[in-house]
Amino acid sequence: DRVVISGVGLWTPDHVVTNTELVQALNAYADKYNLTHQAAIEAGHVEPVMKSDPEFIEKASGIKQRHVYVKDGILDIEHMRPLIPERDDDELSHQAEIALHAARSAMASANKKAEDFDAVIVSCAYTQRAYPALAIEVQSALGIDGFGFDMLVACSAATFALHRAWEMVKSGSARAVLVINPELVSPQVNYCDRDSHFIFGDVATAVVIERAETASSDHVFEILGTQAKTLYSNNIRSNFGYMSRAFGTDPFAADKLFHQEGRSVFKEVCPMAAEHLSDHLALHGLTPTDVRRWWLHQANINMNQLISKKLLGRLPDTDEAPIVLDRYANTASAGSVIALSLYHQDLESGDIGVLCSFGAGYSIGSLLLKKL
Ligand code: CO8
Repeated sequence: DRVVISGVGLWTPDHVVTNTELVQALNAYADKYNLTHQAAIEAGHVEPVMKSDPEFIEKASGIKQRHVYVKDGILDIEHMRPLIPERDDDELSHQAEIALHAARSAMASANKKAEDFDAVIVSCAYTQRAYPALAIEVQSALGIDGFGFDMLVACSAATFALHRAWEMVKSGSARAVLVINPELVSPQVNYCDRDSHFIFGDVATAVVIERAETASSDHVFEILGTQAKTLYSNNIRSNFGYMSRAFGTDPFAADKLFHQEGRSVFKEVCPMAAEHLSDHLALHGLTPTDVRRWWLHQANINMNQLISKKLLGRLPDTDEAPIVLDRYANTASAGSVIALSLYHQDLESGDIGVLCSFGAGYSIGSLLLKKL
């Protein structure tokens, strides 16, 4: 009754936005806004828009660029948001479309067809609508006979969904589960805010979970165990939601977009994540030095280095703990799955790997994997 990851899929949007491009747009927006509101700013009634700096961004985060689903509008100071055409109800939705790209890539890597699956989970930081579930739309587009549902756990949406898939396969309620993370986050980024305008990029990832006996791909990882931890915090928050209509407030105000106390997140989450990981390994009689590869959440290079240092007593090399956030930025829950997708082919039988997310909620989720 061993349960495995037998396929991983990654879809990367074609469009790239560099730090320099983002900063040029924000700084031009700031000049215009601050000039327009000069009197009110001088009188202390309006806060000026602060300017950004590409050197700060790379040093503070390790991010050099991000991929985005639609680039139009993001760098236009009249818009400062992606301009994505709304689709009719009878068309494939945008988020389902990117989910399908990753799903098909994961299915191909696992040598699986639609008829091999019983369930689809779409799990990510935001779903573009409340219902019908994106997972059911994706299930229908793929022709999977079974059931699907959506999950939201912000940064830990991917790992927590993999936990659920593991339980479903282990209990026999599904033969195989497709877990998809269509992280279409650019519409929630405040491109006018220097503290957060650089943090996020769009991507979609997918993972196939099944029993070891049915797995036929070249790279199969047994899930030895899963662990999760949540602790309520307001330090990373978005108030976007259906209640805005009843509140009668601006549904697109800054508090309705991603915002955070980055310093506090950094200070509070790093020790939690390190402790969580060493405890998880200890449950299996393992220590951090037994781990061949760390597929860590990709929010900030300094966070990953601090967590790794706490675990290993030294900085890991990129072979041990690959970094993808330089190219992809923070992709909410998908970051650790991108790392898994790009850096697993070289592992040998018996090698131990750890997949781990940490962030908003706070939430931490981990899976201990062994290459078969
Ligand atoms: N350019 C120039 N200066 C800047 C900029 C900028 N772009 N941004 C901030 N500054 C200034 C600040 O105003 C501050 O100035 P002062 O000292 O005068 O107040 C100074 O630089 C230092 O700022 P910080 O202390 O904020 O700088 P840090 O070194 O802490 O770096 C980071 C900021 C990069 C945000 C860092 O704190 C960090 O990465 N923290 C952890 C954040 C994190 O991991 N968050 C999790 C994100 S949530 C998630 O992963 C998923 C959520 C759901 C998805 C949402 C999708 C939209």
